[in-house]
Amino acid sequence: MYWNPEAECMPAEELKKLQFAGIKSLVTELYGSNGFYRQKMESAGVTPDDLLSLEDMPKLPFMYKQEFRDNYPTKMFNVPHTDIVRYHVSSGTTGKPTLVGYTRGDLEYWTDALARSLTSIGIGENDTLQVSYGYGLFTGGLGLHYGAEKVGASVLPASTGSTERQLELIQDLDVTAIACTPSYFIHMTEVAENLGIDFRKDTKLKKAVLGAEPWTEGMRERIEKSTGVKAYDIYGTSELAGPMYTECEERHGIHISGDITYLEIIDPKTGEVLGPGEKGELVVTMLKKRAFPLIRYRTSDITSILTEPCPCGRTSPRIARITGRSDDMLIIRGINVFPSQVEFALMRVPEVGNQYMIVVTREGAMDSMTVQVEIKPESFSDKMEDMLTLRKHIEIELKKYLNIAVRVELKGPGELPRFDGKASRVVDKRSL
Ligand code: DLL
Repeated sequence: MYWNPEAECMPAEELKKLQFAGIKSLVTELYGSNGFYRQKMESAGVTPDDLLSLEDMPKLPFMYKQEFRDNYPTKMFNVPHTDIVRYHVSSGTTGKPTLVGYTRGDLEYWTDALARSLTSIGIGENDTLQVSYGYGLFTGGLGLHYGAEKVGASVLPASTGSTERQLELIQDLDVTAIACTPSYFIHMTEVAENLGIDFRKDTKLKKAVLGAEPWTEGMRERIEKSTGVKAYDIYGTSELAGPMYTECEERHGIHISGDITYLEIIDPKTGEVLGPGEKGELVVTMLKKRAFPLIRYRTSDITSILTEPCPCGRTSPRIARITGRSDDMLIIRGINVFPSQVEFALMRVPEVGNQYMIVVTREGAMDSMTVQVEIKPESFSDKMEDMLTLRKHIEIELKKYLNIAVRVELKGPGELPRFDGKASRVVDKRSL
């Protein structure tokens, strides 16, 4: 077991001191030696001497993903090329890809953070973990791989695709845990069902570490009910390192190791720092990152910092499930809609399957949103009237949570696209 109670259960005041000392020394170093960061601080009219406590963090300028693109490939790096031991390239949830580099130390703290996270969900040397995130330029595969090796799990680097083969391996090697995107796990469960594989009876799979894209509690309940596998949320971005932080066994918020990360939640419009429990954009400062340091990096991810202590005993801050990215938000006839709200509403309708797509069009001056949903085979009826009633019912449920009228199209099983990596469920034809 890989568990660091000294760091993970540190009293709040002590943690704040450690964070402030780390940030102050990082900022001082960068101001002295790095043109990029110095220029940013000068433009914001701030010097390291202005930092007297964590309360002064808002004086520091934000960092944006666009800066990675503008400084592509390595202009923002803070170490010589000889110190870089690995690169990853972000697929880019939106926009162009970005390059990230790692020193040996960066890989160590990343692996360490993941090892702690896996330990917190009880994955260790008794487990066989199938890593079904993409290996290669994406951080998911290799990130989970080294974290899992560190806790002594037997790692199966399956990567994505060849779903039938993946299911065979799960059975043949008595795989106990899997890591992949929630959409890929759902796809796997469908293929398993078609092949007559029952996760409960025919496999030893107990845990799934799912993330890299938004998913809802409703989806978690469905996954668990249909497979008996316990699903845990994992979060990270390639700019931070990759996948890093998970829920613990309590599954109430994602623990963010405070000794390597400082969190703020801001109002995405004004940049103002919000209080504990308030929902806004996650801003991250990494305390140990060397290849290219992150100070007040705007992730675009929407969440809040949870305030109540976690029964697991870890004092590290926790964030609520990410509901989406500020740049994923759709504005439909002036109303803000996150794709995760659509999933939330759909999962409440028992007749609806697990696959859906959102299509946005503009007809004349009017935005129009159509939600295509696959219906469970047992919920199909030959009677037109039943199907119209079901469609109406789904439209009413969506309207209830989205506050806008949405058109629903019912689809048969297998009609909508499946994904083996991050799902792409929104087609916004207004921008085509
Ligand atoms: O997706 C790293 C990762 C790999 C995380 C495997 C978890 C598991 P990027 O490709 O840079 O890195 O994409 C990062 O994905 O800013 C979020 O918008 C989204 N995201 C990641 N995890 C979650 C999650 C990896 N658990 C972007 N819930 C982030 C919601 C997530 N969104």
